[in-house]
Amino acid sequence: MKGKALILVDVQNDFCPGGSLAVPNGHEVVPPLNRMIAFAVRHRWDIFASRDWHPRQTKHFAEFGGIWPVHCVQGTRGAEFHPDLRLPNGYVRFQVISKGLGDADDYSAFDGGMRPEAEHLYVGGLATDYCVLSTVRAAIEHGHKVTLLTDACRAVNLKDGDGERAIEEMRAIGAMFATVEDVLREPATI
Ligand code: VGL
Ligand code: ZN
Repeated sequence: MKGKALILVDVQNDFCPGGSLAVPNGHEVVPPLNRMIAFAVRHRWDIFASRDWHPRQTKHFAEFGGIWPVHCVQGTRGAEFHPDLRLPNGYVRFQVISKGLGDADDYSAFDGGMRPEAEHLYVGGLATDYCVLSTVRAAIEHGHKVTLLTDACRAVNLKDGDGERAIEEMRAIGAMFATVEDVLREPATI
């Protein structure tokens, strides 16, 4: 494997303030991710944007036995990407990955069928302690190098400290950490 790819995890209205499963300050990931998207397009990286894309009835939701309030129901405004996220629509190396289509929780973008060819994945989005963590875990299991974009993710923190523990787990399994500014200053590679 060689090359780099950008993975944008679930930057959707329902995970941002005002949404039904709002991540505190979730919208703050948008400006750094927009800078990363522009950089990734310039360097011809593959770019994946995952989205939680649930049916109205799924065991993922509390009313059907899961733990979550209703969120990211297919076709609703809550399931749309944040309106300020500048997705590179029309860029040939850009792909949207939908996940959570059935009763499984599908936290990882790999659960939605994402199979990046690039060796090194740069990951940001929502939420650090669920879908970002699961995506990083799966990426490492699939043999990728992973850098978490620390200023471009936010945690739900259902339990106090979940975000911190997620970061610790990612460190323990070999993830690297960088801010978007760090990456933008790295020597350019494909
Ligand atoms: C997520 C909770 C439920 C996430 C998705 O995107 O992190 N969290 N479904
Ligand atoms: Zn979900």
